[in-house]
Amino acid sequence: MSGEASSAEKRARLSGRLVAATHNSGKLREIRELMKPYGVNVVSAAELNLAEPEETGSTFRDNAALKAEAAARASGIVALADDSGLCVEALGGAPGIYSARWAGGGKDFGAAMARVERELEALAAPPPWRASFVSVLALAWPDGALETFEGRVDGALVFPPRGTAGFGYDPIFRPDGHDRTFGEMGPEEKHGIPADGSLALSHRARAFQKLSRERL
Ligand code: ITT
Repeated sequence: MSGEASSAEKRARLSGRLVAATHNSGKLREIRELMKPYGVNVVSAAELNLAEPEETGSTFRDNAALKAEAAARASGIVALADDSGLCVEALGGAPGIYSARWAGGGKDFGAAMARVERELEALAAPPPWRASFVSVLALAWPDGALETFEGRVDGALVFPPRGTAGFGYDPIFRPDGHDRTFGEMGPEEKHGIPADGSLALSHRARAFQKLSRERL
């Protein structure tokens, strides 16, 4: 065995404090749940009074990176950001990186889900309405290093929305292999992390599995 560690091995595993670079309370809750087994102290962007950067990127990865880097710079500690969204096949991948923006300034996801339904109707797109949720997690280290991890889950949309659990577009997304929407699942079921290390269920938990293998 070589005594020389690779640069990936040299980078520290996460411990101590981490700032969750999100202003979305649903995401913050999920990040805390996912981190819970690892004893990392997750502080929120709000607790540190961090500003919300403008999402000027054109990909999930770009936006995750810019949010994490801004928070790491402002706080001086390692930052974890998530950029995510719902991509609807018949809508050419929309709302995608604009998923939060479709809910408007009032963050009205009832209206955002109704817009998805309206746009499918306008195209007379027949069911099943294939869609996926994507999450890119970005870890920005105070020394400027950046790592990203992507997760995706495929499924179909259902109307009317079902369930009140979760957040955002959860009530209209039914993951493949399941009868219920994310809005009808509790957090454990939505994350769906099997004890044997096989693939988790949600996009965020799938991205987190990749991160945890290297950094936790
Ligand atoms: P931050 O940038 O502060 O993290 P945001 O809500 O603006 O918060 P995004 O730009 O990444 O975050 O928007 C992603 C949107 O996609 C989010 O607001 C949700 O509506 C939706 N979304 C992402 N993951 C989801 C999930 O697990 N369940 C339901 N909706 C989800």
